[in-house]
Amino acid sequence: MAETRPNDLDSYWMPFTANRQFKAKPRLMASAEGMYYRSTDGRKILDGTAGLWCVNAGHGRREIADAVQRQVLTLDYAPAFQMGHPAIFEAASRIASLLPGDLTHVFFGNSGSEAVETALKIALAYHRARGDGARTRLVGRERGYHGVGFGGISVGGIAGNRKLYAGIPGVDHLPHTFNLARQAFSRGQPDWGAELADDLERIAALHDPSTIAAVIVEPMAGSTGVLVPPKGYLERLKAICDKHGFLLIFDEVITGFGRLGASFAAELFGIVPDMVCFAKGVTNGCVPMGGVAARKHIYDAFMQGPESAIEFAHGYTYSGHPLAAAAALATLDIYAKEDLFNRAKALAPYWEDAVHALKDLPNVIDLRNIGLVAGIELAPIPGKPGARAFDAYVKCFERGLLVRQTGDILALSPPLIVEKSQIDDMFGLLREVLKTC
Ligand code: PXG
Repeated sequence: MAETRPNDLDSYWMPFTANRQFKAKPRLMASAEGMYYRSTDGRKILDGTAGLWCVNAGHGRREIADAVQRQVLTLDYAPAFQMGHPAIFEAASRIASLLPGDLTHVFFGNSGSEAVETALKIALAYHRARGDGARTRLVGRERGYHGVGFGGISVGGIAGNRKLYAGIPGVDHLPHTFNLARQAFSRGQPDWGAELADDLERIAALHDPSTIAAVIVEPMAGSTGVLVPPKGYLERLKAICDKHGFLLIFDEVITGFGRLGASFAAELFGIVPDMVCFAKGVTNGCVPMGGVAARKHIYDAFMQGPESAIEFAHGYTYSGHPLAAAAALATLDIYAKEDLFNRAKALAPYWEDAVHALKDLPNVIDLRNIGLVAGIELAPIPGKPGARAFDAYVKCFERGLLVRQTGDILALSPPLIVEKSQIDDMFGLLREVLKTC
């Protein structure tokens, strides 16, 4: 028999975490309700990040818990292949109804990473199904985050996530859209930068447009530290894609479900991409779920050949899991009943003012915002990149505020139920902390 191991912090190899640093000084959450976490040492912590951009309706929602509990006792699991259960069909059509245009067909996985792998595979298979199989190249963007699968890191543009792995061949990257000199302290979408989309024409000319299958971008780049799309940029990207027959994929894992003050960024910007990846907020973060919504013509392209043949050889044991379906339906009910996407939209100007009020602080070199998202960029300490923001992150946590830190950027994205007084609390505390960083 294996030796009994003590219940210490050692066995759990933590994701995207400085394991040794964490285990020397752990931050453990014990419970959560509404806008607040409670840590195991009994402190109340204001959730400035909706968990990891996912708990859009706030924590501990009874309606979701009840729906999931009922589901597990009614139908805990149904085989995902060649079989179904009613709730997931309803979830698919409810999600489609939140999307603009004919984004009417929804394929499910369990995470944003799986959503991205799925979308990239659909893109390649779609062109092949139409007899256009020379379109094999994919275009991502510098600083993009599309999860951690091999497809996602290949089209993604965060060096630390990519450098150890060769990735998939045939990928190019658009330039990222951030320019401190031209955009610093923009309120909402920066005025400068639409022309950066034209780099897609360069990539198209380099390889010949007939070789490019799809372009994937986050409408607002989240993980890299909140890069808001310049005015007109996404529209230009869409026009170039249409001109050359490239599929445009919006990775809305963060921007979906109200984060920007609309159901999806596609809705907000009035752009119907060919596919939309979603995850996170679809279940309010409480049961893993992700997926891809595809336009009708994409689905239709697959629906050919013998009727008994599987049209798309892809899927997961837990695609459309009953518990995720139940959680999604209950979550979507809350979003509708509490009109949370419009609530976010109504709060956005107040949020914007609160963010930009930090402008006078000494080491703040940029403030960015859109919807209920903020990015605070700090001047790096010479020779110690990331240290200033990490210091701020730890101090915020110790004083009762959860923010996200990446490099020298802090990101905030509270649950959409946030009250104005809590926005005041967040930025009041941040002001105090940033004075010391
Ligand atoms: N696409 C986008 C745009 C994301 O933001 C993923 C895909 C991958 O999702 P999964 O469910 O596989 O993790 C994400 C995830 C952060 C942070 O701190 C962001 C994410 C995940 C964890 C932390 O900004 N985004």
